[in-house]
Amino acid sequence: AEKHRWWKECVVYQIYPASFLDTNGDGWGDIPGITKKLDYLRDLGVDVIWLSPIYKSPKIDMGYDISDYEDIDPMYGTLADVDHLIQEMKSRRMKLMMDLVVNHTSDQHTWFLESRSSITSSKRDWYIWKKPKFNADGNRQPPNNWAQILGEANSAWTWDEATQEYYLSLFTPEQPDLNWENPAVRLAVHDILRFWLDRGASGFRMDVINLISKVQSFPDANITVPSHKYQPADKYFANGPRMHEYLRELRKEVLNKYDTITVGEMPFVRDEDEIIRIVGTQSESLHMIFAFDLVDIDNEPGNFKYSLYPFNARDIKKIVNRLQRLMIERDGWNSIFCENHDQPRSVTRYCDDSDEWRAMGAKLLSMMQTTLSGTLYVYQGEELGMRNVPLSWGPEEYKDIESVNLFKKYKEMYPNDTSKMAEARKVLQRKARDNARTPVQWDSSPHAGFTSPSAIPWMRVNDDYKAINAAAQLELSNSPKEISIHAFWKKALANRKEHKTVLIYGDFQLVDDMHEQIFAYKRFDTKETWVVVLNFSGETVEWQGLGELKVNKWVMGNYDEGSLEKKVKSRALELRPWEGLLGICE
Ligand code: TEU
Ligand code: CA
Repeated sequence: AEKHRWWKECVVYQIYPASFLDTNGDGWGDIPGITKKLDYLRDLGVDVIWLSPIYKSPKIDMGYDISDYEDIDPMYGTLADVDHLIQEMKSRRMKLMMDLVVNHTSDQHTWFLESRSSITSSKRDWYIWKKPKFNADGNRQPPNNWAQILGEANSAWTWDEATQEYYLSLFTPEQPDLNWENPAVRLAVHDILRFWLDRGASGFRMDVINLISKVQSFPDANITVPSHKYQPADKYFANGPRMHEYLRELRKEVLNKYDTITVGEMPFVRDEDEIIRIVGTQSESLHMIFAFDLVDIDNEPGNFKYSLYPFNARDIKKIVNRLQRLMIERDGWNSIFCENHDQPRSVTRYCDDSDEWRAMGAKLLSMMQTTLSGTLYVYQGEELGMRNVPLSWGPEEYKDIESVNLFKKYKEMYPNDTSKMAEARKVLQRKARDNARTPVQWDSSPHAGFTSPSAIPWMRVNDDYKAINAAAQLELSNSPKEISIHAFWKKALANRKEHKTVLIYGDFQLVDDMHEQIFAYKRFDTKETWVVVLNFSGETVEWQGLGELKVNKWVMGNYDEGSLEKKVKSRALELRPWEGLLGICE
């Protein structure tokens, strides 16, 4: 893992375009809005932008349902706007990473329109079509019992009346799965990659890329959710038999001819060998993956997402340690992230987002992420400590198809049961993808400066924007005593780069690994040793876990910097709620 590469060292910032910045007053963020904020991002320390989909799309799943991979959705702008963005990024030495969503297309893509037009269409085999089954009563059934991912009460198969067959649509009926077994599909995908690389993009975040190969016998899944008719079937559609072949083909045919960064989004991966087969140096596959362990931490066993499963600092340690060690020992590479457009806000989830502790928690998470080995991904608004939507928001404020489906399911299952509806609201306020999708809070003007005052934002702005916004934090950044979350991130990112041999490429080891509240670890190489001490609790903790380590100097802390001096050298450390410290050892 020691080979230095730019894609290991860069800071990637994810932009969710609809919610970033609107420049024409239609209530939707757009590409010119991104160009406008490049200096803000460069100043923060961002090298690469991962742009969530901006392609033509009916937006049933907010652009993860693409109807034209080589054109831009008019809501976001034009190809000329993208060319301009890339040019402006290049002049700032920044790179662009596109979102590649090729497990499925939109049902409005011409490929699918052709495919569904008749059983004999030349593109029929571009998607996964199957004949119906019939049960004993002669009722038509889908070919197997697989459940949809974004609406788990439903079948993953969608009936096509015209041609009397089902097609596979793992996410929603409007997102038919491509048939990667067909070589023509793979060639078409290669063309998409070339199109964007030739236009100046520097790589891809590959959406659910481990779903592209399915077990071709399409067997029924075991019944794991007895209350449901349809069952989770990732065993048969994730990490399938030909996945490695397809990924290596992408590398060989396209990626190796360019200097790229690639990250595969891979839900349902738990096997370590499986991970190393992809990200190991020898693999000739992807540079890294997004593993879901840390963001699945509060899912009930069985991975039921809309649950509030309790966890503590020990669980966080166990997960981080496992992946850090795995990559170091087996020569792979990590990606580091706590947020993205599918997850609630990290300060709400892992810390305490109350007015009293929000800033501490956000800085604590920044300190953790900037001192771990791997490529770092920051999600828009994370650098401001943005938090989840308030509990007072009703179902009408939730725009995500998955949230809409969940509310619908509750309404169907428990009609007129207000306590059940309150339960749905509570779990969505904690876990819904919408939490990450509220507009970025730029300043304290109407709509947080996201769009013009008279416009209606596509999604409601979080009510807390007067207190939590970029402008206020940029003003604060000059105060030496209490720096803003934004200023803290900037400083932590700069520190990471300055000490990259140890903080990015160095070894990792837990310190006092059994402690219930403190997550402490050292980062070291042959020349230096650093120690990170994070109090993942809302209590003051007397901690004596340094053991043999002698701290020479505490260089960063998330409480006021003045207090660092006092910490020096004492054996027992007093860590205040959510306090984090970074020190260099003798
Ligand atoms: O997500 C795939 C995925 O499996 C999860 O992140 C999923 O969103 C989550 O489990 C649902 O609760 C990717 C995209 O990031 C997501 O936005 C898309 O909806 C999905 O693929 C389909 O393209
Ligand atoms: Ca706009």
